[in-house]
Amino acid sequence: MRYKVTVVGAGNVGATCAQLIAQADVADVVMVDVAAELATGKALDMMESAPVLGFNARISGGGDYDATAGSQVCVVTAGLARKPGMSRDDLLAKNTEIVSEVVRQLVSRSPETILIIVTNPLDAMCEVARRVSGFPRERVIGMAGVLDAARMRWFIAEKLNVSVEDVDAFVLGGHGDTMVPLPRYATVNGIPLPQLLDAETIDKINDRTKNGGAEIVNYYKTGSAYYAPGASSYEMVAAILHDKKKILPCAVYLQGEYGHHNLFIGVPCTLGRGGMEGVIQLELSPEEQAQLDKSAAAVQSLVEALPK
Ligand code: A3D
Repeated sequence: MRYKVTVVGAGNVGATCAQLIAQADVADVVMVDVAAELATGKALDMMESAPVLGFNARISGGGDYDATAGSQVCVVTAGLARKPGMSRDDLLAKNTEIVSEVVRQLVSRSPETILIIVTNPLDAMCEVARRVSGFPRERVIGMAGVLDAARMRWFIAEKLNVSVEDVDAFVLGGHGDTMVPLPRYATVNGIPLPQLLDAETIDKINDRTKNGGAEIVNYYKTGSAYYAPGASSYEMVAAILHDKKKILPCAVYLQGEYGHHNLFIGVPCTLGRGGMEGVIQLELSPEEQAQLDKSAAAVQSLVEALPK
């Protein structure tokens, strides 16, 4: 029996993630979307790529949550993008409504599932999912840090003209312009980044990382990034289902780690079959800690603005 993964939202991020999960034969995938036919059509299109790509996983799609029953992992990408004239608070209220309903539907059919939240504003939507599901923190995890770190890793690899495989980096904090890239903990095949690039170049990479989402939106105009977000969500699913114990930066409900309580913030954690299996506590400089605290304050104010 293959694992079953549900992806809610068969839009750009959801469909990209679904295809990667199936293509790697990690699990069968059920896509659910309010636009049911979109999900059905995309699933069929993906299945028709299977003979060419040579994968055996099954992908289905539609609007019925019954097909999601017994999923080991559910990825939530359902949501609206901010439209012109829509305030951040309007978006927060609308996506809270969507994520609440989606999570209610999912957990009633898969009470043991692990939730990976992707919908923005990310850290606040993780809190919504935690409240609605009543799940322990091990089973509500936000995707953001893997993406932010991937962007940073690519910028470093491009600058040094080295393999992306050799570059590791961490980005902590909330998923927004207060995120905290940690160049001190970035390495290239074990070599600390500050030994390879000067401070000014590193600063530019940090800034580009923080603005990575906006850089893509400026090109796309009508949508946001999805190849890298889809790939990052896939990596988290694979780490969990393959019980890799992989250390990845994810939004986690902190309970004292890094000096923060009862708040989702991006920190390095171990992902395995139990979901979020442990938070890795890095030693931060006073300046890094101050940046993280500022980022946490931004997340806190979003959580306080959540509709009651
Ligand atoms: P998009 O291509 O618009 O897909 C969203 C899908 O959600 C659409 O197909 C909608 O029909 C569907 N949907 C809306 N409401 C519901 C509902 N109630 N139930 C089921 N499906 C519904 O957007 P996208 O795929 O580009 O982005 C999806 C979400 O991910 C957005 O909130 C983005 O902001 C967010 N996102 C987050 C990151 C992070 O790094 C955290 C990165 C990229 C995108």
